Amino acid sequence: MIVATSGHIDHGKTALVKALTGVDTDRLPEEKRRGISIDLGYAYTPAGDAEGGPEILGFVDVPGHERFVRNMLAGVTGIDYALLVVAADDGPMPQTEEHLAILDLLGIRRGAVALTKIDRVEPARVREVAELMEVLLDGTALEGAPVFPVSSITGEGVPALRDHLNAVARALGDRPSRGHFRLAVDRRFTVPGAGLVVTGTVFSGSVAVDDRLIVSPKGLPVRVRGIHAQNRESAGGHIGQRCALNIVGPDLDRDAVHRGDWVVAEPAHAPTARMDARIRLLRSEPRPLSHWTPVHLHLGAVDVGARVAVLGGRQIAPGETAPVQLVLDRPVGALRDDRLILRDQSAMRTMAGGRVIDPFAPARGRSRPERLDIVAAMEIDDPAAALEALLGRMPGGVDLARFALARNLTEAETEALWKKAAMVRVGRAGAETGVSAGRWQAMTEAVLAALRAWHARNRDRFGPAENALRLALDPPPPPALFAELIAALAARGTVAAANRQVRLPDHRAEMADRDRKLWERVRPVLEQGGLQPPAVHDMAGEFGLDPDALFAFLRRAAAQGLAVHIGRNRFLLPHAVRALGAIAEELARKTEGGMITAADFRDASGIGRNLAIEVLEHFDRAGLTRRVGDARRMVKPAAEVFGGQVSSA
Ligand SMILES: Nc1nc2c(ncn2[C@@H]2O[C@H](COP(=O)(O)OP(=O)(O)OP(=O)(O)O)[C@@H](O)[C@H]2O)c(=O)[nH]1
Ligand SMILES: [Mg+2]
Repeated sequence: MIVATSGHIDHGKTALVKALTGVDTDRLPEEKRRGISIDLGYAYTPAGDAEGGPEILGFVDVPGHERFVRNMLAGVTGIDYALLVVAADDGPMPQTEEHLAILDLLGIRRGAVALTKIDRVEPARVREVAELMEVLLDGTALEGAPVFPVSSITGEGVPALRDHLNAVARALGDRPSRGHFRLAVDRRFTVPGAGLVVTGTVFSGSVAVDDRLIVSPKGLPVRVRGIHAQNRESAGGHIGQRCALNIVGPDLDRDAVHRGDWVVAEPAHAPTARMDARIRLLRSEPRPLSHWTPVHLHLGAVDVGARVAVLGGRQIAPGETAPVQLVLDRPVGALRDDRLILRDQSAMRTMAGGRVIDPFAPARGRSRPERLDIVAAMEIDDPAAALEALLGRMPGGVDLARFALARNLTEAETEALWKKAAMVRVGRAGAETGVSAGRWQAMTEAVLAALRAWHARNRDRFGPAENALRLALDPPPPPALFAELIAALAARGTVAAANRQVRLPDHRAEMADRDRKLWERVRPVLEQGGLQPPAVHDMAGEFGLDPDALFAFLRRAAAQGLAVHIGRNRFLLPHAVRALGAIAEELARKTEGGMITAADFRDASGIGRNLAIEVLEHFDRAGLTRRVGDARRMVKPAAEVFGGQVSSA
């Protein structure tokens, strides 16, 4: 368990930590000289014997001076237990209240009041201050917290407080590790012979020696060479502990890591400079918080400049809670439910605080009603309920990888979630979109109805182009989702798709008698020509036909899916196009970086240079390849683009 002190300057925080642990956490010469704490101090003590060895209590001692609230904040996000220190002689003072407000905004529910310096006052004064504190705590997250009168000088009351902390630590126990590992760095130093050590609070997950991690947001890869958990050498560390990690990595010099950085498991490395959050403005604020107010954002151990965009309104009144978008001066690491504090631009006072809802918020349309609906769904704590709400509100589907990342869910944690949800998952592994089962069904029915209508109007044609079919739906699904739908329906035989055209499986284009007769003559010529059949005007000469008339006929045949129009003057049979697609695929497998050049494709296929270029351009249009400079890259499997089994007869 990690305990942080808090409270006004000189009220005895450091003395109390020393009375509890024997450790003087004021290490800096300046702290000694001025007799105040400036930066965070750390101390550890065994919490009596629990099963499996003594639990270790970790203390973070924070400075009370109003100028160092920034340091205080780096120490208290992510702690388990708050020890609010108030001196019996002074009673509550400005930073007693500010620190309490911060603990409340951070949602820290476990804690106690340590009423110090009781050796200096009469018992009546102790009772008076205890009552004042109870009133102050009323309505905060720490409402009803016990009060422990102590003297760090005489030692009175210290054993009772220690027993209480031990009991809480035992009751809290080891929390189950969940999520990917995240540690908020609040200190770094070098150890001769070992190298760089970073320390901080573990926010989620667990870590083991030899783990490969990322320093975020910079993105530096590191390996864990050694771990101290709660100040003891350990093979691993987990949530609820302070850890010191000895890390090594290729780009790791002393200045590579700072307070405010994170050390995280690779999947949790996702820097962001724009996040939606719910904040509460302190009741004590003199004015409403208006749109685009500049602030200091404190999250994890970071302090970064930001602007507050008020969502769905112009301002937030004191004491009110509202959704906002925070637009940061630079990217930081942040995930959903991370607690945050906003202080004013000159860092003089705490204004508001809350928690992250969407760490990857969009810039555009952030206040639109549809978007606010989505934000409300993201705010739902239970992942299954949130996913269900999002599926109902996002017609284009839910980006599942992003959903899992935002909530810091591991693969093991999402597996059950995905299975339980009433949704269809489409797309490749790792980049899946979730679509509600109801919407998927509705889209399927709409596609079939649109196809029936289309075929009724166009009996002599193969079927609509995929995009035309998409646009016929109301509302048109996003292209990527629609392509997935058609691919899924084609795989099940519900529709037939080829060359980016779609038809019902039992639909056969009807040809006029004259066309049919001509096709019986043209088809064998195309067949014989294989991958390189004669150009239209050559065929026209052979048949003694007007080239324009033959061209128009071949266009009709192409509309029925019998032939494919390649280039200006050439038509191929669909299976020839498929064969060329397979050749391109094979070529890409063999060449460096999967790149295909026109010359290589010409050599591999044996077709002429001009036709090779026309075929590749057709591939680009069909979405099989994408041009990159002078070469091309495969975008999709050929079978997916040109259809596997669709017959052209
Ligand atoms: N008589 C008496 N003096 C105390 C007690 N606790 C602390 N002091 C004295 O109060 C002064 C301030 O104590 P610190 O522990 O440094 O106070 P702090 O809250 O850590 O101060 P900052 O870290 O600067 O905010 C020191 O001179 C202590 O010796 C106590 O219980 N009784
Ligand atoms: Mg101190």
